[in-house]
Amino acid sequence: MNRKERLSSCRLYGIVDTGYTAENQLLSVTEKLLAADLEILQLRAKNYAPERIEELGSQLAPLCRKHGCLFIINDYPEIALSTGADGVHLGQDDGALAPVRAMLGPDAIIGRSTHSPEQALAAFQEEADYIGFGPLFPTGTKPGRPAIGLEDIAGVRRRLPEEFPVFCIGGVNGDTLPSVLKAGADRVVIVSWLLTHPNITETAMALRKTLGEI
Ligand code: TZP
Ligand code: MG
Repeated sequence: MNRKERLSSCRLYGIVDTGYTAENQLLSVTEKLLAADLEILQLRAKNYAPERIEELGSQLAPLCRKHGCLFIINDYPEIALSTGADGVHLGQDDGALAPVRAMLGPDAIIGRSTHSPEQALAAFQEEADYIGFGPLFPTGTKPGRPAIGLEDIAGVRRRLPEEFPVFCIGGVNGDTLPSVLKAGADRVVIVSWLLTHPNITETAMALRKTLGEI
């Protein structure tokens, strides 16, 4: 399977987020997620200098590769390139995707955060490989970003090809997941609930089962 085929089979998207995981725990938490055979993992380090993100990315990229997990760098295409990551995740304010595609090449994975159906369709049209769609619920991981609720999930899912990954994000946890799935989601990103869980590996494994990834 090539990268894009692997991406299309992902149902649970994990993020190692330095807002929840202390620096000296980043490797061990990543290993716990990889022990669940997670298929896609992002490094999100909002409070770190780019140089440090590059160092961490250079450690995590080979680890993810060894486990067959796609590895995505948040915010920095040039760090995705230099660390040998599989791709980059960008927000609404990060400019057009075409120059990023030119930098990373046709096989790289480029994801975009979207917060409305219009943004979701626009990201598909500019050839993002996947989107994050949310935050569905208010979340401390993205403070100040209004929740969009569950109402638009089914419509977005319907208007985009089935194999185009729409990862619903924001406040997804064990309690909210059933409502998110009922609203039409087939893929989710879970950050804080997973990272702060006492049993990361077992929980990630159970989520993958619930989502039909295994
Ligand atoms: N983008 C939209 S919501 C969000 C991001 C990065 C954070 C999701 O984190 P959590 O902890 O799963 O609510
Ligand atoms: Mg960003």
